Amino acid sequence: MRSPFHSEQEAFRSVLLATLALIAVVLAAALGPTWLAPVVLAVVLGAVAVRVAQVRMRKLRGLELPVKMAPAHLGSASERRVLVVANDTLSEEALLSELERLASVPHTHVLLLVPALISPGARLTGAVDGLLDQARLRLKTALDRVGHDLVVGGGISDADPLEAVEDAFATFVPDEVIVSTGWERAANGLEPQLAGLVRERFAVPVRHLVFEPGSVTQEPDKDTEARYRHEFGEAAARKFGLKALAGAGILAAVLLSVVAVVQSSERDEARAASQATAAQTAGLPPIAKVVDLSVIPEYKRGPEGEKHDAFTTTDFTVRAGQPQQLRIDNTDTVPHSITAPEAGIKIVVIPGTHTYTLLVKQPGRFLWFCSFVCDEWAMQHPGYMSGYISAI
Ligand SMILES: [Cu+2]
Repeated sequence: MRSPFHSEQEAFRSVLLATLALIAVVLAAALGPTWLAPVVLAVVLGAVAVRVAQVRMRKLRGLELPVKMAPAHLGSASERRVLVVANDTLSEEALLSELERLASVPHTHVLLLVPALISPGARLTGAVDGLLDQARLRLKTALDRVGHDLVVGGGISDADPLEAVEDAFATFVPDEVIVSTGWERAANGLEPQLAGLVRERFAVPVRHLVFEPGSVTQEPDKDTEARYRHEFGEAAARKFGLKALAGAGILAAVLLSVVAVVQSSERDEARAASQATAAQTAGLPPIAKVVDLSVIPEYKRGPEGEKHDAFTTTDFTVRAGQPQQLRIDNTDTVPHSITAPEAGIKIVVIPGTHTYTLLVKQPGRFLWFCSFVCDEWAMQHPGYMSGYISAI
């Protein structure tokens, strides 16, 4: 395979750019939101596509000539191999006489190549058999007429005419090419600029023979060849431009759908997560908005038979991070407290009915007690002046 780079410098620059692009994509994937990586990748691919398209357009317009291939001579030094490319002009008397003349030159081998001229439309619908048969018939008629079986060979090709010529260069290795066409582009004929294209690609003499019905052979002058080339280049560039546009449209559509899919899957994840949270919350026991309780001196009898001061409720269940209102009626004449050092809670419960806020930030089960010196035994026994706060 031929290297696609024209110089070492260009190759180095391409590798550098590819590395930078890769880094950009990786960074986008690692640091950015999910949709960023495909977008960056698309921008990179788009830039590459635009560059490739530019180069291709220049080539099609003939502004950037490809490196010519110079096939090695095959056979002995005196041997001459001539590739003749023709299709619609094959029935022309002048071309047939030219073939006869070539075949009569000693040490000359002639390959008559007949590209089948299959249009993209015919290729698409598969209607190629008729065109192949037509090419085969034209070739057979010409060979029958020329009749030098040993020196004149023939072949048809279903490939694009230029590709067919390239194939012939690989197999037949001609020293000279003759391209035979009409003066102008014809619906069922070889395009006149084929000669110019072959000339651009191969470092061998290329003769362009133009035949018109009944007239003698002519070779177009340079200006005419240049006009063929220009017309072909513009047409090819237009066709390529349309294809590139269609490609860009498809790429954009694919990109948009990728971004849409990524975004919708992100939305789904977010929805699933919020649903999970809701489900979790729903699974928890309901918690009253306000919990009512009292502090009553000598409220509850202890195991030893004595009555002790106590909170009427000593176990509280709250949601971690959510404030819980406690309406406490302290019937005593002195303050008490709900103190839980581990949970960072210290609520001083003053006499009378007041509302307090209990906020535990972390989930857990925390022991609380009254930190005022009141009923010393009750302060040390949960269910009296002590208890637990469960934060869930
Ligand atoms: Cu107390």
